[in-house]
Amino acid sequence: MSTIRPATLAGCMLLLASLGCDNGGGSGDDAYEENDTTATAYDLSAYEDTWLTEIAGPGILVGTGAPIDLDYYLISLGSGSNVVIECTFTHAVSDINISLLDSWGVVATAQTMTDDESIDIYLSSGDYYIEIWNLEDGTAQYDLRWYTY
Ligand SMILES: [Ca+2]
Ligand SMILES: [Ca+2]
Ligand SMILES: [Ca+2]
Repeated sequence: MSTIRPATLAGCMLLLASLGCDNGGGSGDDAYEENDTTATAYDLSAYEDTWLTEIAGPGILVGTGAPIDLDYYLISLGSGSNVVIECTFTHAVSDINISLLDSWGVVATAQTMTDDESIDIYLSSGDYYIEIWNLEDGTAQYDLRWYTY
């Protein structure tokens, strides 16, 4: 049996989410649901350099089984720019990771074993999706912001 690499698993989770499988959401989830697919991503384009907690409270991953809750956020760039995405959380509670996708798939992933994840990347104009994911059951809170420089 082959080992499923996390990046591949994230892609599978994305596929499952796009097929409409949804064990996430529900009670105890955040104010940005339903955002389990790129098509329903919560639009953060107007909230550059603003933490989620300042918009409508923290993000929350809630779920049991697979796929677990996926949270997608849209950023639409009018021009090319360096972009930083920061996600803060407590690793001891949940090993949250973040990926950045465009229309074709994953362009970057931050997947460490410590608190917080961030992506710093140059992006051309267009629509991008921030994917917040973990591989654990339970409830995990996070904060998120993006900004250009
Ligand atoms: Ca959520
Ligand atoms: Ca979600
Ligand atoms: Ca992590």
